Amino acid sequence: MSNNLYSAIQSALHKAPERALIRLLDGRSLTGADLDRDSAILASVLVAAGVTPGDRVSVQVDKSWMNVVLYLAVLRVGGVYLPLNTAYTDSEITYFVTDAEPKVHVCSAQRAAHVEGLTGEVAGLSVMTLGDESGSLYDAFLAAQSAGSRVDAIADRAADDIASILYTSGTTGKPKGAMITHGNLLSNAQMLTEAWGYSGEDTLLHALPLFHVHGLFVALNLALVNGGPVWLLPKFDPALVMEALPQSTVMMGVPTYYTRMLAEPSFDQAATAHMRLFISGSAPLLVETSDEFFERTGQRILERYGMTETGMSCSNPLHGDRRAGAVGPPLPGVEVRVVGEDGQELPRGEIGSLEVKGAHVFKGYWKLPEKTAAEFRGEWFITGDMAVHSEDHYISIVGRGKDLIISGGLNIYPKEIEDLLNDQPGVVESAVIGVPHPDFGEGIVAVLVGGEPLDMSALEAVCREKLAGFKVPRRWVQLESLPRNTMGKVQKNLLRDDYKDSFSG
Ligand code: MCA
Ligand code: AMP
Repeated sequence: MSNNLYSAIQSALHKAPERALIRLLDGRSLTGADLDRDSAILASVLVAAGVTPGDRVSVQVDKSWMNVVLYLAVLRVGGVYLPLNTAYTDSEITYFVTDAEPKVHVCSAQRAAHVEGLTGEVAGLSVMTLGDESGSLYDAFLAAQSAGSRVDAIADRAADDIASILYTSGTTGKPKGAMITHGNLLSNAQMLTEAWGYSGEDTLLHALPLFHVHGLFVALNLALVNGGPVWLLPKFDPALVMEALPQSTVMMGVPTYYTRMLAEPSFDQAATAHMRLFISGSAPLLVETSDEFFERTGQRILERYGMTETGMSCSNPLHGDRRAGAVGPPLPGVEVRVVGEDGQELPRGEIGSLEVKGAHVFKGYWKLPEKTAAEFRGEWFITGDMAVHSEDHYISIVGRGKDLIISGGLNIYPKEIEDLLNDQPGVVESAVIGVPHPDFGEGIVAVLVGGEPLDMSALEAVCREKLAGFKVPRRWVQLESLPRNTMGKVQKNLLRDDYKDSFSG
C-alpha cells in the first residue's frame, strides 16, 4: 500500500465524486472528481517542468482553489511541497529558495523577476506564476487540459519520505526547514479525525492561510482525508466568516480570529447555531476570550496545541471537560512528558520543559543534522515550551523556554530582528520583546541602545525592506543600556514589564 498522503485523500475524493468539496463564496465549487482530475492534469505540468519524487516545489501565492490543486498535484508526483508566507520580502525569499533549492518556484507575477534572478544560484530552478486563474502555471494547466495530458499515477512514497518542508525560525538565527513526512501527515490526520469526531458530514469554515501547518495540515488535510466540504475563504474577514457560518459545522482559527469575531455584534448563539465545533490554536487562548465566547454563543472553544515540527500534540476533549487555559491531554498515539533541567520527568504539577514523542514528530531540519540532534533527547522532541502536567493528564502551556513572540498566530523570533538592527549604523545593541496586544495577543517592541539619538524611522524602514510586515516592531524605544543579570544576559522579563502597556488603551 502506498504511504503517499495523496492515496488517502484520493480514496476520500472517490467516495464523493459529485459532491462540492471546495466551495467558494461566489458560488463556484470543485467536486471530489474535479479535484482528482485537476490534480492529475497539474501533475503533468509539474512532471514536464522536471519535478521528480523528492524535488522541492516552493510556493508563495495567494489563497485560491488552484493553490489547493497545486498542493495535491505536488503530493501526487511525490514532490516536496514548500509553502511560503505571502508577506515574506525578496530578501527572505532569497534565503528560502537558495537553501531549499527547489526545482520549481511558484509565485505571483509581481514577485517572479526577483526569483528568476536566483536561477544562477539554484541549479535547474524554473519559476512559474500563479494568480487567481492567471499566470504561466495556470496557462500550462489549461493547455494540458486541452491536450488531455494528465498523470494519474500516484508516486510511491514510504511513510518516512518527505511530503513537505516548512520553514520555522529559531532562537539561534536563520530559519530552519522542518522536513515533514507522509507518515507524519497521515498520523496527524488520523488522530485528529478520531479526537474531534471529524467526518465527511462536517463542513469546514477555512479562513486560515494555506502556508502554515494550521491552515494546511490541520484544517485542509483533515477535511480532505474525510471527504468533507470546505468553505475556502480567501482570508480571515469577519464579514465572510459570518456569511459562511450558517453552512458550516467546524471552524479553526488562531485566538485573534475569535477576539475579532467577538467584536461583531451579530456574532451570537443564532449565528453559530449550526456549528458543531470551534477550535483554537497556534497561540494561547486567553481565559477571558474563552469565557466571553461561551457566554455569547453557548459553545466552549476547543483549544489544542502543536508545532510545525510535530503537527498537533495535545487537544482538549470533544466530549468532557474543555478547560480554558489548558490544551488538554495528549492526542491518541502521542506521548508527552514534562522534564526538569536534568532531563528527568518532573512530578505532576511542577513546571518544566515539554517533550513529545510519536509518529507525528518530524524527520529533522533540512540539511541541518546537528541542529536536529540538538532538539531531541533520545526519541523525545524538545518543544521549547514550558508546561505543567496535571494529575488528570491535562497539559497547560505556561510559558516559553525559547525566546519567541507569537503575534496573531505568527511566530517571530527576536534574534532575527535583533541581528538586523545590530548591523545598522549607530546601533550598539538591541532587545526585541513581545508585550500584550489586544488584537494580536502579543505586539513587538524594539529596545535599542545607541551612542547618539537613533533615527527610529530609518530603522523601521530597514526592517520593512528586509522583513515581512508582521515582524516589524510597532514601538521603538532608546535606552542608555539594557538591563543585564550578573551573568551579563539581557533581562527581557524586566523590559517586558516596563513596556507591558505599550499597546493597551
Ligand atoms: C498582519 N499583520 C500583522 C499580522 N498579520 N501584524 C502582526 N501580527 C500578525 N499576525 C499586519 C501587516 O503587516 C499589515 O501591517 C497589517 O497587519 C494588515 O495586514 P493584513 O494582512 O491585512 O492583516 P489581517 O488580514 O488583519 O491579518 C491578521 C490575521 C493574520 C488575520 C491575524 O495574520 C492571520 O491569518 N494569522 C494566522 C496565522 C496562522 O495561520 N498561524 C498558524 C501558524 P503593515 O501594513 O503595517 O505591514 S502554524 C502554528 O502556529 C502551529 C503549527 C499551530 O499550533 O497551529
Ligand atoms: P510554530 O513554530 O509556528 O509551529 O509554533 C509553535 C508554537 O506555537 C508552540 O511551540 C507554542 O509555543 C505555540 N502554540 C501553539 N499552540 C498553542 C496553544 N494552544 N497555546 C499556547 N501556545 C501555543
